[in-house]
Amino acid sequence: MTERARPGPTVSRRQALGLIGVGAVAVTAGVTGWATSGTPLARPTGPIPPTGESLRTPADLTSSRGRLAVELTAAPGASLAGYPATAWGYNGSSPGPTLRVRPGDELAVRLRNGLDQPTNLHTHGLRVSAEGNSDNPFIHIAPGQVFDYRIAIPTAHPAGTFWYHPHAHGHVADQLFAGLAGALIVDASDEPAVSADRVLLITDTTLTSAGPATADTTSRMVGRQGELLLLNGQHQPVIPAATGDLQRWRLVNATTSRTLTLRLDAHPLTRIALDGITLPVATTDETVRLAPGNRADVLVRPERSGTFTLAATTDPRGAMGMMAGAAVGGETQPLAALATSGPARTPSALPTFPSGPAPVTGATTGARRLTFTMGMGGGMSGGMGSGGPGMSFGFDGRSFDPARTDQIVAVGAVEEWTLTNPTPMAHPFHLHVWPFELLADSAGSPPTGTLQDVVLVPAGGWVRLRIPFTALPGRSVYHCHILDHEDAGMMATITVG
Ligand SMILES: [Cu+2]
Repeated sequence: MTERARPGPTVSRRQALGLIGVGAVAVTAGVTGWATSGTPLARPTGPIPPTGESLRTPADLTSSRGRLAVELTAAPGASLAGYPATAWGYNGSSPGPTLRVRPGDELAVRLRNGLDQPTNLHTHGLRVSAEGNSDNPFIHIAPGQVFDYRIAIPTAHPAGTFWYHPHAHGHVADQLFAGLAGALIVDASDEPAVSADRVLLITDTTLTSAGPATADTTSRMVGRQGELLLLNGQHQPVIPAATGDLQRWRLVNATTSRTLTLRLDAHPLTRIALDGITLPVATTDETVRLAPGNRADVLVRPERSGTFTLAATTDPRGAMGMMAGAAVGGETQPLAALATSGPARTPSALPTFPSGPAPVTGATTGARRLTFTMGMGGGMSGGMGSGGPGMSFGFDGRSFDPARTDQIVAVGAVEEWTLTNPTPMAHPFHLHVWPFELLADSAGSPPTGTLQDVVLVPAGGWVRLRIPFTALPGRSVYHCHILDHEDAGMMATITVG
């Protein structure tokens, strides 16, 4: 069942047909529109209107008596943003169902691969074993095959917002962009009640009548970006609220490449958790910034009736010397609208949420330095990634090789890692299984004092992390969470044991 990961394939006939589909839409959609109820989406010509739909909530699948056993089928045939059945989903929906477990539970997922390419399952942010049939990124499930995951959630696992998505090297960006992602919540029994507890999973995509659009070489180099920015698979849905509400929004940045800064018109955002770890002290700010893979839990407390835009600004990126004109991002787009009703009310009181595990303090047992590398193909061993002709992505001059072990760490170690990024793009760094604390960075940020699992490493800059490897021996990966970069080789292996 376990096979060696392979570099991604070149453009297949099916993908080439997908590209042809773009042209077909351009020609036909203006004439016929989409044969569905709801708002037709005549892409790629003209602006896409908001659907005006109420926010949909993915189905909850909740554990009982210590176990959540689910079957997930990853397959084409899901709808996104009113496009009929052109996306890929889990059990026919994108996002997939929300998996809800508790500390100490067993999560049993029978994953069926209904795609024409390998897939697998990563439980992003969970502090669980990376071995065997747990959160093992080296498993590849062939088309038509079934795999049984058994993931033991430790009894001391923090309660919070996590998510799941495919992690089959070479296919990750394609599969996420097509719609394969879902929320994974670890519930606690001692959290304050809220008026509404919402999963808000953000993706972006470009769809055609032939399915998800494919990305060209330039898009893969800077990280692809979809024309549609979606919330729970919907284009600019409406989030209902009453004045006086206390709503908890579990924001998940599940886009393939975008670092997003979110702002809710006339409402500050009170952040209570980052990356599934509840903060010791909530912070209230005008904006929340999420790199790809990051989550934030925020409290929203509407006081008066009205309609307020939740907008997302995408960090500019690209601007690579050899790719003049390839820079993308910088735009602000509406993501949703908050529609409140009721008489003006004083805001509800801020409850206290039990804080998550604190980072370790004291001396570290070791230090290492890692460097993001992007370069012309000849400069790196391990062959060229699929980032494009002549471009290679990796760490320390090497592209991903699942057979090579790049870092060996003793279980029990607490290490300081300095990640240096001499490239002209910011890269979001993600380490599986072992969350870390940001101690310092080239921008002069103070230590965060909290654990997280994705950190943005600025272009031409560095970050310093403290990583406790105090539990969960095993072999896993770290990588750039611009998933096109990961697929192109900006990933490496780590063994803790
Ligand atoms: Cu990157």
